[in-house]
Amino acid sequence: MIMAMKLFTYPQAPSPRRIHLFLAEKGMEIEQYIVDIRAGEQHGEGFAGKSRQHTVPLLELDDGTCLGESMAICRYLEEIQPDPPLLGRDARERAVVNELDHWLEINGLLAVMDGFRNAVPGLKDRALPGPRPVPQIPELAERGRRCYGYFMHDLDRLLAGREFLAGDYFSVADITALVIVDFASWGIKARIPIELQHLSDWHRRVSARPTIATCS
Ligand SMILES: N[C@@H](CCC(=O)N[C@@H](CS)C(=O)NCC(=O)O)C(=O)O
Repeated sequence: MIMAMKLFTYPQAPSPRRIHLFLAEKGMEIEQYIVDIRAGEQHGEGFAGKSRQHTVPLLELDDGTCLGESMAICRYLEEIQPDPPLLGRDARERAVVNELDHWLEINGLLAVMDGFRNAVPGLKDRALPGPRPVPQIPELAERGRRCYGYFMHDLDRLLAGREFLAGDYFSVADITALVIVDFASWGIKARIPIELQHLSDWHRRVSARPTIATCS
């Protein structure tokens, strides 16, 4: 189904990838506009006026409303196309998925972001996304790498005896976690340790989903 909205994106970057995978699972297509964040287009006049933080993804609705946070975009898409449900099927599941996703962002995504953005020479003074310069702090890169190690162990424990993060159903939490694990493997060269069998099995299972394999 093609929807009349505009998705501003840079598909190679982790946060936009969350939306591309979400759309693929929903079987939805949205007109896309590439914002080349490596070339600094997020700060250009056309885009910066739409985005508070100068970041992608950004979804512009027909009435001009701009949504610049990945989870807000996912919530909107789930409302307009409930099937298949990716945010949980009832009140309890929605709360569980919301809690998981928040935990993944704070403990996983932020750790990898710190490890990556505080270490890569090309991101000097761009340690945080946004309109203002933020200097890199090497100690934060080190802390991010260490915290990501803890995170992988916690994720492995959570996945013991479960097919998916929230239990027996695939949800946006699996998308967020997959994006984090794949980002870590190239961004901070942190691979899943061999002894974390539950996490390795889940990663293989989720990566093999047809929607994900064709979208990656
Ligand atoms: N809060 C946003 C954060 C998005 C974000 O950090 N996007 C990155 C790409 S993964 C970006 O646009 N960076 C631009 C920059 O570094 O200047 C969300 O979760 O959607």
